[in-house]
Amino acid sequence: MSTHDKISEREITPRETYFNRRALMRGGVVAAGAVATGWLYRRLNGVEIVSTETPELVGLTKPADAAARGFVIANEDLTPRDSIINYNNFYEFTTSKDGVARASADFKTAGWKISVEGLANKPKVFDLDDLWRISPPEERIYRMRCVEAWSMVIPWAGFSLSKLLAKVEPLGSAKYVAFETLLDPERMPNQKSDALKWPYVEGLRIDEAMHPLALLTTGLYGHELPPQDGAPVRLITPWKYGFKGIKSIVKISLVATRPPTTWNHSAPDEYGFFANVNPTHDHPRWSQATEQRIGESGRRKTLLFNGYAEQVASLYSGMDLHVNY
Ligand SMILES: Nc1nc2c(c(=O)[nH]1)N[C@H]1C(S)=C(S)[C@@H](COP(=O)(O)O)O[C@H]1N2
Ligand SMILES: [Mo]
Repeated sequence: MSTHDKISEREITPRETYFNRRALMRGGVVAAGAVATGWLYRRLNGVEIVSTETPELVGLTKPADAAARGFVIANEDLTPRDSIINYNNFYEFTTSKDGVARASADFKTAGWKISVEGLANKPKVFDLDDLWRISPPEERIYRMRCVEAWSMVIPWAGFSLSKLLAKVEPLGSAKYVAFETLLDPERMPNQKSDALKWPYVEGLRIDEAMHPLALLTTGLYGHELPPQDGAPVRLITPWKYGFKGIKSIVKISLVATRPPTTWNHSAPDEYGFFANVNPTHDHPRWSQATEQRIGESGRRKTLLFNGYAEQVASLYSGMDLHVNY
């Protein structure tokens, strides 16, 4: 654990002023990403804290049935924003968790496009405005459990991935969904290393991808995603280990067979395809029974499916929980 974990809430400075997306659009700035680079440093306990500023999300909604559907965790403290944006895994920039914020600060997302293709009636390339038009962003407060046994509670925003997939009309032959991160070593400098096989790729079975909890994520704490958390759009599947939540997505393909996934390729004995959070199945090198909630002192018991069993367990009936799928 880095010193950063020990920063208490008392020491976290309130958020600074933020840009207003609407005002910028009026000013003729087309891509919100152009202003996502305003950031400043503070030093706390010798650790550099980067306060990345991103525009406020326009039209954020908070549906009344969110808690009942498991879309909002109501009884656990939110992880402070400064922790969420300064303790990251994003190997395209650096493998050092508290260095991602600084290393990604100049990442620009202007003109971003996501191609949704493959086994579909209406494949289409979406720009960010197309995405905003599909659905207003909805607040989703999810637990996040990394396979490394740390966790957070994060107020994301976005809409169910199923709404995007519906737009392209998947064919019956589409059994899986494959995701791909941008490949651009000039903009993602650690892609010049062989830390992982690039581009980062992930995948879901089609029924997992259609589950309403699977979130196409465009926001964090009511603002657009900062680069370090996967701007401008990433996946969040809260019942799975964090590595399934692929960042900075440029391609989504509907496919017939199980697609390769980055961490499974890197260490197949350690990281499965399904990667459902499971306290009874240990990582070969550490226990998964408990976790360190960032900002807390003691450890918590890890919950099966990260506490989302009621919503998702039926997707996996018949699967042996002790196998590293
Ligand atoms: N493209 C890409 N996506 C990625 C990663 C990465 O290195 N590259 N790291 C994964 C891991 S291991 C985790 S735990 C989460 C971390 O998300 P966060 O930094 O927003 O908390 O992103 C996942 N998505
Ligand atoms: Mo992770």
